[in-house]
Formats: sequence, structure tokens, C-alpha cells
Amino acid sequence: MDDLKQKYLSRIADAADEAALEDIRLAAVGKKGEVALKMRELGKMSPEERQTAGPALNALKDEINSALAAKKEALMDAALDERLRGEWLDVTLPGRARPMGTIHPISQVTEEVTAIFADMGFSVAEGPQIDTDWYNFDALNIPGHHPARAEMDTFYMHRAEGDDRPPHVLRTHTSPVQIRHMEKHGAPCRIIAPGRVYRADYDQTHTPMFNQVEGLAIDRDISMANLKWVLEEFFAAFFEVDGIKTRFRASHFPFTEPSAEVDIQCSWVDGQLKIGEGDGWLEVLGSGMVHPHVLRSGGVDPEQWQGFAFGMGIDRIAMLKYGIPDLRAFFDSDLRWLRHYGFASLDVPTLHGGLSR
Ligand code: 2NL
Repeated sequence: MDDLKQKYLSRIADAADEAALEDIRLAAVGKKGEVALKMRELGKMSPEERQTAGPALNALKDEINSALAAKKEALMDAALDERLRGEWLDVTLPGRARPMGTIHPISQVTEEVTAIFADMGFSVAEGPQIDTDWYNFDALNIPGHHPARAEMDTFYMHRAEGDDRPPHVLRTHTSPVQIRHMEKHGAPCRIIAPGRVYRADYDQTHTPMFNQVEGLAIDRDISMANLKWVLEEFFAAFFEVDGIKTRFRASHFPFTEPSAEVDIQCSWVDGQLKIGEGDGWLEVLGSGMVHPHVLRSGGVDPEQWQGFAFGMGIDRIAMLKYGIPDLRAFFDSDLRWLRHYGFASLDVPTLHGGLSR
């Protein structure tokens, strides 16, 4: 019995894996294993012999079983250790350098503009890019025969055969968004409406799709003075020059009365454009007091309320701020251009963090 014990305990100790251990188990304490065979011999023994051999065999069986269990545990631990060694990962390693996308200058500038106006209490309004000609023209005091409809080189959408309703248009400005906002929320209001607009025009300085931001502030006693302050605050923050001068020139838009085109101060030194210094002027924006007809279109009573509005090209101010020479490159999807003029994706513009680090 001692031989049996020594044989199996040493085999168990040497077992390389769980399969080997199972073979040993069957050979030792399985139904047809050596210990079972020995137990069968008990029947042929004398009662005295059986008295000592029986408990000894049971003890042997127990001892082998617990050695098997302990070895099985040890093998499983070893297997786990092996796996952990194989799958080990250093989470402190720096990330791999890989090609990363950038934020398009139009998106960046839209965020910058939004941050600046948000700081002055303006929220962002959005609306459809395809709209009815009522929202795009009539509501803005641009009647059917008005030359502005032709001037704006509108893209008209086709109606189905036999459908005589006026066609939808691709919005030529974001003003329809502001009309919808007035209808829904009434006065007072302070919003900007940034977004894509469309005009059938393509040359050095025009693309058929471009980006615009309009602003609208309505209250009981809003005036051109408020407009001037808001715009000067905006230009100072956007171009990062304190005390930038503006010049308001009388103009005409159907949707505002009076109307003004706004220039910002600039200089040309050695062919270099500098904004916010010198005695040159650069036109950047159209603005005015909202025409009473337009307020009424939005369901706002012009006897009770008045407001200012403005519109400017995002693409244009992006070019001025970041020295981008060619408008059309904005929409070419040229990866080299995008990497050069793009912005780091986690560098979100905020007033406290710096707009354009
Ligand atoms: C320009 C001129 C302008 C507006 C846009 C506006 C909107 C409403 C009512 C009144 Cl809802 N006006 N927008 C006003 C003046 C000028 O844009 O040259 N944009 C690039």
C-alpha cells in the first residue's frame, strides 16, 4: 500500500497538466483503478486483515483524492499566471501616433463666433436648409417682383408634375431661421443663426454653398447703439484686438430700415493685411434695424417691439483671421490643405481658454 501511495503521489506531483492528472485519477481511484482493485481483494481477506486493510485503503483513497485536488488547483493557478503574463498590457504607454482628423476652419470659426455671442446672451437657432419661398423671401419683405430674388441667384427645387404650389428653395440666407424663431418664441429675443446657405454663383470669391451667421436681437427699446456695441465687442474678441474701430456706412436691404454696411479697421503693410490697426477699412458685415414688415411676418408687433439684425459671411471672416487666401479651397477636401489649416480636435474654442490657440 505504501508503494501504491508513493507511486501515485509522485505521479501527481509530476503531472504536467489537467489531462495528465485525470489519467492518474482514473488509474488510481477510478472505478477500475488500482485502489478499487485492492478494495475488491478485501473480500478474500480474513476479518482481522480486513479490519486494518479496509480503513488503510480508504485513507489511501482520501489522500490520493486530496493530492489530486491540490494539484488541480495548482495547475489552474499556473495556467492563469501564464495567461496573465501573455495578455499583460502596459496601460501607461503613450498612445501610438496615427493619422488624425482635424477640425475644419469653418467649424472652428462657427464655434468661435458662437462662444463670443453666447457670452453676450445670444443662443443658437437652427432651421431647414430647404424652405418655402415665403420664409426665404416674402417674410423678409422681398416681394415676388423684387430684384433681390434675382440678385440672390436662387436655387429652386422642382415640384412634381401638376403640382402648382410655389417651389421650395435652397435658403439664400439664414434669415428664415430667425422668422421661424420669432413665430415660435416671440419677443424679446437674442439669437444667432449660423449655417449653410446657397446661391447660384461660382467664381474666385463665390461658391454655390457658403456659410453665414445672422444675428437678431428684439426688445422694447433696442437701437443702433446696441448693435454697434455688440458688433464692436464681437470684432474685438474674434480678431483678438482690443478697441478695434468700426465704420457704419448707410446702405439698403429690404429687411432692415435703416440699414448699414459695417467695415472694420485694417492696414496693409508690405502686402500683409493687419486687422484692428491702421487707417484702411474692410467691409465685413451688413446690418440694420429690423423692418416693421419683417417683425410682423414673425408675429411680433412692431408697435411694441423693435430690434437689430445683422448678417456676415463665416467663410470670409475665417479667411481674414487665419490668412486663408483662396475661398474655393474650403470645399476641395484636399487632405494637405485640411492638415495645414485644420484645428486640433480637442482644442475647443472658449473665451477663457483662448479662442484660437
Ligand atoms: C449681408 C447682409 C443682413 C440681415 C442680414 C435680417 C434677418 C431678419 C430680419 C432682418 Cl430675420 N434682417 N438679416 C439684416 C441685414 C443684413 O445681411 O450682407 N450679409 C452677408
